[in-house]
Amino acid sequence: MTVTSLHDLYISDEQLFPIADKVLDGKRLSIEEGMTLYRTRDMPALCRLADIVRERKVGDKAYFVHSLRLSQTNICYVGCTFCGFQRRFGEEGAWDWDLEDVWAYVDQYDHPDLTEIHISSGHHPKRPWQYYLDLVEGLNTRYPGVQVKAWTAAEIHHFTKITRPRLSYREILSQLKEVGLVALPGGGAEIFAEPVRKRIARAKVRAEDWLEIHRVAHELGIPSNATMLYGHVESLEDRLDHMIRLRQLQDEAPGFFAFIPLAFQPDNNPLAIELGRQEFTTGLDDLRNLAVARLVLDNFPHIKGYWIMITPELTQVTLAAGVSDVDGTIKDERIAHASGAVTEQGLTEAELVDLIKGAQRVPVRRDALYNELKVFA
Ligand code: V47
Repeated sequence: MTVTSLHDLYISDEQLFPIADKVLDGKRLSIEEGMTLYRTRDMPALCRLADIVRERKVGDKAYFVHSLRLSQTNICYVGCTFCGFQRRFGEEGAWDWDLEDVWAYVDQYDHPDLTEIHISSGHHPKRPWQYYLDLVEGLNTRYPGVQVKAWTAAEIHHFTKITRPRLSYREILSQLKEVGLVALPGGGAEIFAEPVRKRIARAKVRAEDWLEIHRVAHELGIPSNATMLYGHVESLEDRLDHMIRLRQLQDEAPGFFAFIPLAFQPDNNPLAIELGRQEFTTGLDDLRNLAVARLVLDNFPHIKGYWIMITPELTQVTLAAGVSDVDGTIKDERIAHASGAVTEQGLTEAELVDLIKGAQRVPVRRDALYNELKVFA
């Protein structure tokens, strides 16, 4: 149903009237309006508003991809406090794969529908730059037709530090593109606001550099995603500040496909211990966050509901609150699961199609660049 007037929205919170007017007129929302959206108790109206924007962008379609997660190492010297994935050399549970190990790993999961290999991992202090180029090139040669989406801006920043003389972001990204990289994942963004970033990711890429790396990637024709880690010590203002910085970058150097809020997973990591936190984010906060993102990030094609962190059941609900992408089959996810994610290691295509159809949307199997491969009408 296409909503064209305020009357059709059944809004009970009067503070939403002027915002709804703007949404119906396709006008951009301010930080203050974002705060009103976060604070409203009128969840049905918030979700309907977000859904208007979703429908305008993609109609009834909801997207997924056949994706394999690859983390070639969990050795990391950065020490982000929210991370249960990182290990030091020699520590129990550490791994660090040579290229032969990487091929053997992908061989286990290779199948005709596999479309995307999504790589993110630790900041390994010793692997040389050539290893990463060989990894991308080798994947392209061995698995033709599979697209490599790799590494987060945090890792791209790390690569500049291991090269001598030190390569620029542009040089690193150009060389990766030359050997077959097609897109960057959106990780490592965490929360841009300085006090929180200092507290949870002190030694990681700075916010300005994260944004610069994505700007350069977009300029080079490498599209990307953007994430936001929420549900720990950040404020609602911090979340909006994060989104507004992304919106500004997308205006200046377009190239983001999707925004992906990542719900803090509260196990086996120093931050959870420090906070005495064992609870996951609430379903209501997850839903609200996605709906607000859909309304604020008016220049992002997609908002992604990441079922690995918020469950497939809630992800189905988010399809009525602005979400148009559910990521994908996701074989062997390790980062969220290291911090207590309780979801399955992967869903089948049939399960994803059912999930999307159950929300009365049309499932579309896509590739890493959002080309449509199959529409399940
Ligand atoms: O960068 C780490 C986050 C990210 C925790 O681009 C945590 O399509 C929650 O980047 N609780 C990696 N989050 C995942 C990622 C991603 C995920 C889905 C889709 C895409 C995409 C990218 O996971 C890390 C970090 O921000 N993370 N630990 C935790 N305890």
